[in-house]
Formats: sequence, C-alpha cells, structure tokens
Amino acid sequence: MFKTTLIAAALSTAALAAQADTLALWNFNDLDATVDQGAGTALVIGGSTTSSFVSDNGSTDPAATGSSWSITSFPAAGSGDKTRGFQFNISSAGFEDLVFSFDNRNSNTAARHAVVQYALDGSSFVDAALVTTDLGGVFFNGRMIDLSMVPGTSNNANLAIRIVSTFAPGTGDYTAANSNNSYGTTGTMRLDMVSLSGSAIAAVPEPGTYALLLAGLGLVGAAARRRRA
Ligand SMILES: [Ca+2]
Ligand SMILES: [Ca+2]
Repeated sequence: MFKTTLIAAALSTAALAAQADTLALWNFNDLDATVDQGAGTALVIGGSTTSSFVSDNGSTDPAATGSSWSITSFPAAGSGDKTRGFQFNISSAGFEDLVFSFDNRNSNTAARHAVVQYALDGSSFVDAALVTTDLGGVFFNGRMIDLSMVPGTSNNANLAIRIVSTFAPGTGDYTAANSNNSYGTTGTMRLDMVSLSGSAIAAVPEPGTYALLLAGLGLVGAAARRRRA
C-alpha cells in the first residue's frame, strides 16, 4: 500500500510536468484588453493608443466571429526606437518552460519590424526576438517566442513582455510593412490570441522520499521471499 501511494505520487508529478497550461490568454473578443483566460494585464506603452477593437478575420482565433486589438500613434520617422507598442504583465509563479505566442497584423504604413522583449523585474527590458511583418493587412499567425532557456523567466511573479516597433535592422529608421508605402505614425498594429503557456514546476522529491521508496520496495521483496519459502 505504501509503495503504491509513492509510485502514484511520482506518476502524477511527471504528468503535471509534461502538460502545458495557459497562464494568460487574450482573444479580445469582448472588445477590451482585459485578460480573457488566466491572469495578467495588458497595456499600450510609450504614447501609442488603442485605435479600436476590430475584426480578427484571418487570425487563429477559433471563435466564429471575434475581434483583435488595434493600436496606433507610433513614433515619428527616425525616432523612438523600441518605445511604443504593447506590454503584458504576467506572473509565471509556479511555472517553467514558458512560450509566448501571438497573431499580429500591421497596416501598410506601420513599421515592418517589431521586437519582443522581456523583463524579469517588470521594467528592465531585454530583446528576445525580432519579428518581421513584410505585408500589410494580413495576419501573421502563431508567432512564438520560446522562453524556456531564458534564465529567470520561470517562476517569476514580475515577468513582463513587450512587443514594440523598431527600426529596420542596421538602420536608423522604420520601414513600412508594405514596400509600396512609406512609414507613417498613424499606421496600426493589431494583435490577437496573445498567450503565455508553461508547465507547472514539478515538486522535487526530497532525498528521504527515495530512501523510503527503496525501503518500501525492499520490504515488499522480503515479504514475497518469505511467502515463497
Ligand atoms: Ca479574437
Ligand atoms: Ca477581454
């Protein structure tokens, strides 16, 4: 009985570790930036503003009809690199192997490049990945940033993630999403299905637990031998 209980506990811990949970999800279908599943906060940063909650046609949202979050008011050409866009504050307390994902759609004149950044303290942001949107008016779906190998992102109550517009790599200015257009501050950037998923951190058994388990198996073995004798 004792042995069975210990093995069952070990199995359930392994099952938890393998299962990805959604820590936070925004689908924007209720026309606001309040989180729709899990916990977290979303905000527009650096002077950008929400322009609307508009159709998400073309995103991965399984809802038959839904909305996405559109923001505008981006920096003037050649200024404000990595200052405007979206920010998500999501606690990862108790979770590891985090993956941040989103769908996004830019208007023709919005910046072609954005950088996804993370902060371990909620405010000191570090670049994690560059995303390129080289077409306007089309959703680019399932963008994923794997944070599993980024130290400090796991089990962090102060984790924050940003998506901010950035200059074209190696230049000092923005490029428009659509190559036939010029960059404009009134371009829009939309997001849908923003999520952070992860795995519950498995409790590490104390060394004593293994000793008890082995002792239990030894007792069972001894009992079996006695029965055979
Ligand atoms: Ca949606
Ligand atoms: Ca909402």
